Amino acid sequence: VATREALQTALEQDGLELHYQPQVDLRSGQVLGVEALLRCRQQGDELMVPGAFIGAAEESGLIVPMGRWVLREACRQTAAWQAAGLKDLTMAVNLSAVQFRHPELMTDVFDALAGNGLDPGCLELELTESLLLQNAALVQQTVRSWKARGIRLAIDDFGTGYSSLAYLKHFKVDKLKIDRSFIIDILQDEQARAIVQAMIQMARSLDLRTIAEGVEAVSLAEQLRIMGCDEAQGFLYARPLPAQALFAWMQQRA
Ligand code: G
Ligand code: G
Ligand code: MN
Ligand code: NA
Repeated sequence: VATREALQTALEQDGLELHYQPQVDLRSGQVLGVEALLRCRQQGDELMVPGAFIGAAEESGLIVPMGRWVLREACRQTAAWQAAGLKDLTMAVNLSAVQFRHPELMTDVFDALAGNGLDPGCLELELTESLLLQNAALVQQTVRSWKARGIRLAIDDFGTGYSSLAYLKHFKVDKLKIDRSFIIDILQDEQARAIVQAMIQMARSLDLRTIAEGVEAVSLAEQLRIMGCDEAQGFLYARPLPAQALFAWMQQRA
């Protein structure tokens, strides 16, 4: 697990990296977007995944400057891909609850977009249910102003937080990301399938898109498509990839 010093060093010395995982339309097979997933390079060149450093980043407050870097880098990459011919690719960025307690978050988001000449509709922010239930007033105000400017919102790990759906009444989210733990056994388990079907039906009646996380098999993708799920993300399509590898993957697929 990373120390505060290691994270500080990574932040100051070019040690942060984004990998990108595609999000695929289950009906057309088209790639609609990518999720940016943060990696942190340590001495010895070892690449850490978020499980090893997000906790320490949140406790130390370093998640704020790291999150600012993520927003800028994700927007810079989106603009670069647009210039290279990848139009209409949505960039999804994860936000931590700790970032929300910082008054600059709203500015950071708008600056990252404007600084790269991006339409706000290119950016999708992933929030967790628990984040939306904490600080309800502050979060609602922030989220409403993002929505007003055209930024999209997705609920990450949907179904695993406190089981309150109240936030769905207070502002319009665009997408529910159904957590892998629900998806993983829908082929074998009728109960799991019923839960996912209910999530998809609720989302449809609220005019929200659904994306299944952690899809590893064609048979699973096919079942999800039949159930009316809109999109999927998972190792079936690609692991989270460095920018160049993601671009190559896109070219090969086209
Ligand atoms: O990268 P991995 O594939 O291991 O992602 C694990 C989790 O880490 C993700 O589900 C996400 O919640 C979190 N995560 C990844 N990148 C970021 C980031 O840039 N900021 C925050 N706050 N969390 C992230
Ligand atoms: O933000 P979020 O928790 O949704 O981040 C996605 C996480 O899920 C990352 O850690 C990513 O590496 C992981 N992941 C993505 N696709 C798959 C998959 O098909 N199988 C498994 N086991 N994990 C996946
Ligand atoms: Mn996510
Ligand atoms: Na998730």
